[in-house]
Amino acid sequence: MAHENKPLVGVIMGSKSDLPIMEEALQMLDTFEVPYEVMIASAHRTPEKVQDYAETAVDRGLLIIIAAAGGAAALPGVLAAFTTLPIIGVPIKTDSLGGVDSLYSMVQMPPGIPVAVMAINGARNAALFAIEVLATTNDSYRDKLVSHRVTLLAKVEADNQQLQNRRGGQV
Ligand code: RP5
Repeated sequence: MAHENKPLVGVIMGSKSDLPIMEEALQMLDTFEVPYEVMIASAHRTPEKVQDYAETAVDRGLLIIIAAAGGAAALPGVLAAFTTLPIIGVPIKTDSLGGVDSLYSMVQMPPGIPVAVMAINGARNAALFAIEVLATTNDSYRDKLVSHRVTLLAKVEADNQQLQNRRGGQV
């Protein structure tokens, strides 16, 4: 659910088929109560739409953009060509090449036009990375990130305790 406040994060994906993966990013942004906008647009099928999206992003108040695509995944790089906002790329796993095609398409940007690329299907980390960028100037997001890490730590400790209990305390 996108928030009513002015969006700070743009989430864009090349196809509706990317949405099941990108839902993880949207859920994470919702959890942190980060206002975002979300759109489907393709660097190859709707190039003018992508250009317009990138060129108007600063005026719309966006601070960072998450871009997901699969295959010949030009979307993050094309966005980066048309805006100086930081772009986070999410390479989507593909049936043909397992997402390595998407990863390589995003990660080998020419010097001067960077894209911060996550793992294949790394939608959750893309959202967290975006929130970390926002947290450099927002104490509320920083506090929430610290709480999130405490939760992660507690889960590892609980899982470990459960394992130890099952093994009768043997290491
Ligand atoms: C890319 O092509 C999309 O990002 C998607 O991952 C891939 C396949 O798109 P569909 O054929 O499923 O629409 O542009």
